Amino acid sequence: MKNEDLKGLISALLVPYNEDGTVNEAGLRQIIRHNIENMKIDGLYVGGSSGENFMLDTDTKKQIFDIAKDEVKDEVLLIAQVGGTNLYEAIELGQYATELGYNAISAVTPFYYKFSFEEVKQYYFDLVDKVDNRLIVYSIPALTGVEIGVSQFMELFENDKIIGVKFTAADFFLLERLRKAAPDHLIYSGFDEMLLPAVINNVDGAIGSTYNVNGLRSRKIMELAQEGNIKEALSIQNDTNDLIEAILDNGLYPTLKQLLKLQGCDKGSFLARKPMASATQKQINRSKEIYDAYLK
Ligand code: NGF
Repeated sequence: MKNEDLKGLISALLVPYNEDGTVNEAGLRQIIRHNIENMKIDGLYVGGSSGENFMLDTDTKKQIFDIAKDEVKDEVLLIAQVGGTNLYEAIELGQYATELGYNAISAVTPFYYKFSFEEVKQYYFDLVDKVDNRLIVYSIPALTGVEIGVSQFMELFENDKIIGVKFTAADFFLLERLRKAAPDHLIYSGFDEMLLPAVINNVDGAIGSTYNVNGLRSRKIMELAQEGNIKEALSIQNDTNDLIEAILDNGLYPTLKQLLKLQGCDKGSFLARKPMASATQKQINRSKEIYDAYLK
């Protein structure tokens, strides 16, 4: 298998914002260090939905790529999510992240306009044509409405620079079929609450938001499943899903940011980028209960 260097447990990086929508750089650096030192992750996925990326202007996206690379250096692998609905911005960001030294780029399927598969394919081919890096397709049909089937993935993989997919869907028949059809391409699990069944289907890694706060337990699930100890892995996935269910019930990103604060990332504001709402006092109080119950 090629691209072994991109395998592993990867946090989709959370980004804390100030009241005026600017990036809280000190807080972001703390979150990165926390991921590396305490969560022991193998890499960071920068510019995903967890970074509230689709509400940002191009300069702010570049600033976050800069900060992450400056803080990480070469300690863990870095993947830059550059996609959206603007191909030209994706190319600019892809070139930018590649010059900074990012190990790979990733791009969400273009959304909103209900593009045909031919248009989606052309978007990826145009992007890799202009960016000298490896690309991981970001498939998340629940948010984009874009479904890609096995034969369509295989068409994308005909381009040598398209090396894998971040598979954020609950369709395990599709995952199993894709794994069999594309044994040499990278497949990452995208839903943290389904990590165990994804690992049983031989994914190469996982990219997710909750690894920012629950990385150690999640790695245990991966390792136990890879060793064939499914019973023990399921028991840890059950505990993990108690945590994830509580986080989702209380609001995903505000709660994750509060949990990061409780884990010691405490510099500056941990607000959301508007129009996303920041944590209310009720959510803050509930986050403390979640921390005490599942993470202490
Ligand atoms: O947050 C979402 C939206 N999905 C993430 C991840 O697949 C994508 C997942 O970790 C991501 O983090 C990114 O693009 O930055 C979930 O947050 C987690 O499984 C809880 O449902 O669906």
